[in-house]
Amino acid sequence: MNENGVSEKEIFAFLNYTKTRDTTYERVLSAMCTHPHKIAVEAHMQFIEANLGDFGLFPGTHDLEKEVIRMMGDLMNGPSVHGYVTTGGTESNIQALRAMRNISNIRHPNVVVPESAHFSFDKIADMLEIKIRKAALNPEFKVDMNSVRSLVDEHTIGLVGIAGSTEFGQIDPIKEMSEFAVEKGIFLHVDAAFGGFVIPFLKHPQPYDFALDGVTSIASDPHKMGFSTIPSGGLLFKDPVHLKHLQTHTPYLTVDTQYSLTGTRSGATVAGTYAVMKHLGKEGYQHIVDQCMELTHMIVTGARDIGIEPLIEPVMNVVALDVPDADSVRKRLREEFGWQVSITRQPRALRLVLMPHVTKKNIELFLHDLKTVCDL
Ligand code: 0PR
Repeated sequence: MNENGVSEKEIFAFLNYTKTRDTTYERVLSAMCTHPHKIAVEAHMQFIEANLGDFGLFPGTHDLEKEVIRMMGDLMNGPSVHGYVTTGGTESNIQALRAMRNISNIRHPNVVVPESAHFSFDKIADMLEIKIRKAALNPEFKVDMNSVRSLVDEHTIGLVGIAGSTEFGQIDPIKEMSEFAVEKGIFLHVDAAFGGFVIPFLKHPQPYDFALDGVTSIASDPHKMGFSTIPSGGLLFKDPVHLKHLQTHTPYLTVDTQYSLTGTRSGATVAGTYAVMKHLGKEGYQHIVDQCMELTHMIVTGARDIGIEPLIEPVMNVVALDVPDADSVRKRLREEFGWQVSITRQPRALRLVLMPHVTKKNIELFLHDLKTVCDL
């Protein structure tokens, strides 16, 4: 560390330069995050010092958090949910499965997740001494219920369904999973980290939320399609017993228990999420999802025009394009034209996420470059 302080001017000169090295979202078609809404940024700054790890000191911010959870519950047919604002889908998934494990108290527990599950479940397997069993997918990249059934045994404490898979934007058959979970008396966690702020606004929303009896918890991230600041996730439980099983005794704080994974945690993201959810309302999110779906249809139609098919008809604003040698197409798109796209694991296809920062103009440019790279 430097001995003497450096002037603000010098520091900001360096920071400004450093920021120029980061990618601006303009040509990013691989991210599930976007520019946060202006009002979220302002609210975030206003609450920058609030620490919800010691929420007795910040009762105002804590009330905002309760309101965020209530609004998210409302969006997910859960009029009386319990939860907290996490750092994102990873923390929400960890905590949901940790609560399942603590309640179940079964030796050598396992949880059945779809093969399409986000890599946060691999971290869970490593951390929580829960065996993660991966169920096969059907040709539409939804989890195959026969495979789920075959993997459940007396050590299974719960299932995970994905509502908006990272790679395909697909929704698992959550209704069937819910019925099966009820039949078996096990938990069902829905990972709607991406889909939580999308599915309620689709033309044909599929059942995925607390309206289904078997759904016991949901992860949904305001920092993805919720337009809030990073890091904000939401973890919601139908029954408060889950939060109780996450509690840790915190004797020397202003409150004597804590249920979050992190200790010190941001109140700023809570204020940011509160502000953007209130400001946009359902109408505002509807408009954003409509726009993203229009872009999605535009890219699929344009791709078909040049002979490229999507692997599935997109359910939400995630598209997997079936191009030959996707890895080299991705490399050339980045190196020659500056597009950031990603690749699905199995099969390898070009994965695009049509976030609100994507413009129609850029889709036209992208399709033009894709045609060149694929030599079509
Ligand atoms: N569950 C699902 C279904 C997800 O898609 C993701 C993240 C998570 C859980 C984990 O969420 P957090 O990253 O908030 O903990 N999906 C993307 C991914 O990791 C997130 C992402 C965002 C990737 C922006 C790239 C990017 O530029 O692949």
